Amino acid sequence: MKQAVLFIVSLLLLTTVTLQAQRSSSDGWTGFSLNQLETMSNSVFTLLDADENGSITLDEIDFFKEESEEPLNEEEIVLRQRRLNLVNSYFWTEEEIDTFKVGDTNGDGSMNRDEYDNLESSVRTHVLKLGIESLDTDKNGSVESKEFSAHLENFDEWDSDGDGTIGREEMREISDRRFHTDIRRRWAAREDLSGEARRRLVVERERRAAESERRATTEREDD
Ligand SMILES: [Ca+2]
Ligand SMILES: [Ca+2]
Ligand SMILES: [Ca+2]
Repeated sequence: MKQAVLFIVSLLLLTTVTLQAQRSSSDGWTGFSLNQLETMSNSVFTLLDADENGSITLDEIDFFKEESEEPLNEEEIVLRQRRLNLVNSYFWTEEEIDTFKVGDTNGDGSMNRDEYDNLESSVRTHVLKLGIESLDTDKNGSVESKEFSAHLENFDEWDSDGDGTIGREEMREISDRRFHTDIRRRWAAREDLSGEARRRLVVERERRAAESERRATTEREDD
């Protein structure tokens, strides 16, 4: 499935970025305390809670749905890209999905032209819904900050030597995707982009997007 492949590719890219960021700031680094991790997780939450009402809802993370006609400026593109990366690693689920069933939105057992054209978006929405459900422990339909940071309850388990921080070795043992997303967000926030750097980033992302679009087209033609 293309979505899944895209996700894995972006996760790999981001993991590399995280590791590089860790390496470059290695001097005197002792690890992440629970406090620091909470701050990072909160900053991810804030970035995704677009209307700042204290909970994340589907419409805030499914922003492909309402493709605006208005062209985005560079700042908006960068922000959108950051949010997209965070959404992909926070809300994506590995659950098996019956693509046909999800795509058949009127449930008549076949896929019409409209349903086919919207298949990608239907699947994406469905996956994000599952992601919200998996975090929404009080089942009120949205993810509040406490639910969002629930993974940090594993801190004591992660801190296997019990020194109160998650060190490099301990980080390698943690498979929780949300933990790594929090860390990555810290890196993204530190890199305060402005002027030329931002422009270059945008150009590079556009280039990569065009490249992956080209690859997807080639794959389709090969089919
Ligand atoms: Ca909200
Ligand atoms: Ca909730
Ligand atoms: Ca530790």
